[in-house]
Amino acid sequence: MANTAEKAKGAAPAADANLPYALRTYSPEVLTEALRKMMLIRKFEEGAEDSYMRGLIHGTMHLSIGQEASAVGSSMSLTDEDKITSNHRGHGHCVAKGADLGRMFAEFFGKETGYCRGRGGSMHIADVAKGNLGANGIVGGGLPIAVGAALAAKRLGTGAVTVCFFGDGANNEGAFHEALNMAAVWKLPVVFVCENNKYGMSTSVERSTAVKHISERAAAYSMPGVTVDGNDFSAVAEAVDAAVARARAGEGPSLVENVTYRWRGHSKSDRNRYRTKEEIAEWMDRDPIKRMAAMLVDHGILTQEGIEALEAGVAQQIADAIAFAAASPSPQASEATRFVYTEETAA
Ligand SMILES: Cc1ncc(C[n+]2csc(CCOP(=O)(O)OP(=O)(O)O)c2C)c(N)n1
Ligand SMILES: [Mg+2]
Repeated sequence: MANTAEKAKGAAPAADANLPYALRTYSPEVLTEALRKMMLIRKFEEGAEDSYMRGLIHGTMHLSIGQEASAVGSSMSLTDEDKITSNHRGHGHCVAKGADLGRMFAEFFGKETGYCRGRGGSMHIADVAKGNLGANGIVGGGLPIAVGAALAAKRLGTGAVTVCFFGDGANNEGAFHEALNMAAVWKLPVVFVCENNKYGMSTSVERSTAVKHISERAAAYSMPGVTVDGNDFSAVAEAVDAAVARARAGEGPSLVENVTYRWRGHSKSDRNRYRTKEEIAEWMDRDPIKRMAAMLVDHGILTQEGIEALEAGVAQQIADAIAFAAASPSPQASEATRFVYTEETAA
């Protein structure tokens, strides 16, 4: 397992302690792929937003534009055997874990080729083959599931690690505290990744959370806790890689807090009355994709033309995924109640 995880990093370039962690650790190919994945998440979200405006998607959805470094940076040492649990803002986690984009769009469009045959929508996508145990519409709902998956991995000796993504809002739920305690007591291979995007719906972290840094809560459960700039790919990867290595070595859970920001409203109905235009603009200046691209250009890993080629490839991939979903069949009305609770294998 450790070998497979090491392989995911590619051949490390010559060590230079002054370089950011990502440049010291990953090969140019792995870094380029990480940037491409972040671009893919951004384009995916923009494609979803556009499709929603066109009336192709019903219900609501929660976009993670601005949070791409957290999703991709937290997945760098994970293999398909490793698990993730996600939350309602989970498209980026899904894409980072290797989901099929056509099946994701098909799910949003309510099509038979979607991950839940169009019955679930944005907040119910799971991709077990890739180790994604699912999005979750219940705030904090993924935390106990992650602990269960980590307990199973420990009991079965699979060597798999679970990364549990959740928001700042979830850290005030009872499930958060119960999950961290149980994971610590049983030294389970799980990494709790809190995406602190400063708000739970319209409530700021300052108004809802007694501690300054959510990572401080790790101390109550005797596990390491660290807060990093969640818009800095390298900082996220450094913190989560270390936590994954610790989990894989049997040393137990960790809590990593990625401080980030969602550029869009909480969901499609949000009118953004609780944040100022200036605050949003300030965070847009800290664009994680631009920062990653600049780092790779500055260190001679990519050229501007190389970045443009990546963008063009990503745009094509999203257009193809949307076209696949649009051309897919809708479920038969007579079958609306089938496949709702579980996947049927035979008619
Ligand atoms: C148990 C529960 N309580 C309340 C809600 C309504 N709700 C949906 S998302 C959300 C805010 C979650 O905030 P956070 O965890 O910070 O995630 P973010 O939306 O900021 O990514 C709330 C309160 C819910 N879905 N589940
Ligand atoms: Mg939040």
